[in-house]
Amino acid sequence: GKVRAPTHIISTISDDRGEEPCYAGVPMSTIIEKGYGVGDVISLLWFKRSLPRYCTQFIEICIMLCADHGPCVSGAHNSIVTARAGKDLVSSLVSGLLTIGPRFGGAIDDAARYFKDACDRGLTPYEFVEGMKKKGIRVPGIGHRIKSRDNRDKRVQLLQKYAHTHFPSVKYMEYAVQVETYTLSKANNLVLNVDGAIGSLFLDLLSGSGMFTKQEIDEIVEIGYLNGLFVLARSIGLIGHTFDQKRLKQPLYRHPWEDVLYTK
Ligand code: Q5B
Repeated sequence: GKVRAPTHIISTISDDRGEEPCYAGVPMSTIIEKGYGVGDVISLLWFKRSLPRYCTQFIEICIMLCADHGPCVSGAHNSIVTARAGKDLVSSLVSGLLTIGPRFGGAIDDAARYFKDACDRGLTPYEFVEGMKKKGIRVPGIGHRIKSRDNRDKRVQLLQKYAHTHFPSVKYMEYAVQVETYTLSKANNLVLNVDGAIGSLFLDLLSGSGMFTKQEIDEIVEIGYLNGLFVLARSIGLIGHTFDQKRLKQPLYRHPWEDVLYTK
């Protein structure tokens, strides 16, 4: 038979060799003719399957809601400072992206991991939160610098409303809300934040859609796909902040001495 030289790369998500590029086997012309959106493209390239419309719309809502959160958050601040230092678009963008992590925007995967583990093991919110405290781990997806019990995050409410209307089950989100009820009894700002809402709701999407096996869900949660949603979304805002600074011809940023506590 034919002997194939061993390849150095294996790729399973896209193919550009034919007449037109294909995403997970779907030709570009089909994507355009069928009016697919960004949510469908993410489904094909990240999850290697077409997802039902309510799922792809949820993905698009996540992207839209996380695209920006003003100039004061870590990522935007870095991009603004970098753009004002005269750096190019890519440098300004990655400087902002590099702040995404466990405290800022990058808590979605850990929120999904911990909420899933606790909910699947049937832990009460008390057992879960106090167990995390004993281990010295902050509950990912809980807490916000400016949002609180009396100043709820509209993004979280919009995501919850969408899921209540369209998802067959919101078991994990309901668990996250029970956790929030407990953490709010400890401090006013320990709300379910946007990372926690996306993390718990994506678990509901994965398990409720019938499109993923249990093994596939475990792999997605273990590998950590979901911070990708925030990274992708916030890139839109970080690029916007970079253009804004350049349009405004802002000079080099220098932090004021008065705002630094010089001490020994
Ligand atoms: N405490 C977010 O903290 C923040 C606790 C907790 C148990 C917790 C914190 C946190 C988990 C990570 C997370 C995503 C750092 C946030 C986002 C996108 C964004 C951003 C934007 C956007 C805020 C005061 C006391 C301490 C702490 C305790 C705090 N969080 N205990 N579990 N999760 N959350 N990140 O206000 O006894 O005094 O030592 O790490 O989910 O990033 O808009 O800004 O779109 O851009 O700085 O929305 O919650 O409070 O650090 O002074 O803590 O609360 O142990 O207790 P803060 P701290 P104690 S969404």
